[in-house]
Amino acid sequence: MKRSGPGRTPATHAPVRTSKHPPVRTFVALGANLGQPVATLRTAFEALDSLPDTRVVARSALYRTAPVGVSGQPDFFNAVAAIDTTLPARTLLDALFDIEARLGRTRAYPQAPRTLDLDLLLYGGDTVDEPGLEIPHPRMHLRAFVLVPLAEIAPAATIPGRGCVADLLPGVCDQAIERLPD
Ligand code: PH2
Ligand code: MG
Ligand code: MG
Repeated sequence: MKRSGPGRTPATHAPVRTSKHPPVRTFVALGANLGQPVATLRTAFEALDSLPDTRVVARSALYRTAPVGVSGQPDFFNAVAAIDTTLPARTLLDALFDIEARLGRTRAYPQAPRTLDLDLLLYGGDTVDEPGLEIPHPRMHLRAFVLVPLAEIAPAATIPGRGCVADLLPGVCDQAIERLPD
């Protein structure tokens, strides 16, 4: 890093940042219905916490949930993690794909059963609509397997354009979901 000093012209550009951007509170949904889902979700929480410039600040219980939008599949196990990170959203998304792959995710066909699915739900209060990256997750407000664990750790969180998490729960009360003991 160049610094102005004796005999040098003082820098006229903006000061170099010496500290990182403040961390952004983000939420990630975890899902699995192939292999050993409970063990995989626990490993996934650890993998999220090990990402650079990232820490898991809250994790929900694990939930057993009926498949939504797919038929003939085993029940899912789902959870949600709250994360503080200085990674940009796109970098975080790539890191989620990398964790999925390391924990055995293959993509045989769309909506195939999976050893691990990590979905970026919320990134601060941002709204993003780019190829491959939509925040908030476009269907999260419709799914008990997301809203129930999210409400457990962040009931007052706001889903941009949808409202407060706790207020959305009645809309999914017909979907089967069972909290596993800790
Ligand atoms: N994920 C899907 C489709 N359906 N159903 C449940 N219960 N849990 C999931 O994680 C899930 C689903 C696509 O990602
Ligand atoms: Mg998903
Ligand atoms: Mg996914």
